[in-house]
Amino acid sequence: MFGITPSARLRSSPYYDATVAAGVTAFTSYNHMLMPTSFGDPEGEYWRLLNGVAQWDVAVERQVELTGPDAGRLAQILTARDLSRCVPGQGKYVPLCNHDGILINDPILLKLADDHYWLSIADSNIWFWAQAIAAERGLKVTVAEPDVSPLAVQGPKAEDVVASIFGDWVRALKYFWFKETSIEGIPLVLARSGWSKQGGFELYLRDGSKGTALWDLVREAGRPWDIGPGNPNFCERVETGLLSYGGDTDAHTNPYEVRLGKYIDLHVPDDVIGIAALRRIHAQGPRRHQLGVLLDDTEPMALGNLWHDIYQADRRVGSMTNGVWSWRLQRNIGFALVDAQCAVGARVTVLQRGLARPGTLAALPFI
Ligand code: THG
Repeated sequence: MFGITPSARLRSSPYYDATVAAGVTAFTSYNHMLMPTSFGDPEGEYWRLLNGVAQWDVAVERQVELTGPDAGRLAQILTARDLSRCVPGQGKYVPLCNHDGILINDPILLKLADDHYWLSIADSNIWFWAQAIAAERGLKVTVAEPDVSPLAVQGPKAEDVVASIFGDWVRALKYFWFKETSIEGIPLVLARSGWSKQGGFELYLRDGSKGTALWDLVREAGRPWDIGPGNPNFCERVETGLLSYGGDTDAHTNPYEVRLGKYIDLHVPDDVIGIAALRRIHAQGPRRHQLGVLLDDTEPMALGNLWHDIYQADRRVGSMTNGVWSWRLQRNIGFALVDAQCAVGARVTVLQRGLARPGTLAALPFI
């Protein structure tokens, strides 16, 4: 088709050479970096994630590092999730909002020490945001990007693979908790996390010159479990209801519309960005909500990541924000961002490039 031109503006991952050697066939751009999106066998990669173990280059989940005496204050100002009981070694999923309560990112926060945090971000620029807020509020904190590159190991066999490398202590690690460690001179942070519901870990490599070494080490250790290359899996994440910031959200989306209300603590201090707006939105009730949509057709169709209009009778009620053939459900499924009055079970029509696709609104997650 056509090539891509890496540059300082489109950074390669430390795992780039390793993923090319592993047969990567497609990339996307995310946080101004290249992320593998296929190794040429979508269905095989899906079943490997469900039944085995896969290793993913997710270095695009770049870190925003907060260091200094006010690092904790800044972290709490940036998110309306209560961090007062978060301790070193603990991670949390923390929606970030702007002053209007609009979702601007959904990172994993890692608290390394009382004065040291990472925000492992989705696809939007949080360095500028955090630097601006820190400066405007006169905080004693440095906002920077450390040399850190996550490698995910996902699937039901991931724990056996990771335990065979680091030891059985990893089996006791709780979800989103992490430990600083190293293997064969490769420094990393090992966390139980990852963008799938099949279980697994993320190895946050702390030395970008050792990407191939870490990739190869995991691949060799995973051989007994038939590990293979993969990437955040579109089908699995839609089936299990994982949100893609920027994919399933637009410039008007608040956390309550996309099932993140449980991560918003309305009692956080008044200086938290967006909290006044979030209290107001919560009191009024959001105008839209996120459901699933199950299409009637029983043949796979190319729905992709584009947004498609959803109609109930003759009225446009919202958008289908993603769509994929589900190998487990044997149906085309996706997320619907629709008017709050639309209920599970309602019949709808999705307009895909002029074609009317009938379907039914469903609860999320599908599986
Ligand atoms: N790993 C790392 N950084 C990331 C992601 C990741 N940054 C961007 C993006 N992914 C963040 N988005 C999510 C969204 C959901 C989850 C993880 C990252 C997730 N959610 C669970 C769920 O919804 O069931 C549990 C959340 C909870 O209850 O606390 O795992 O993948 N490093």
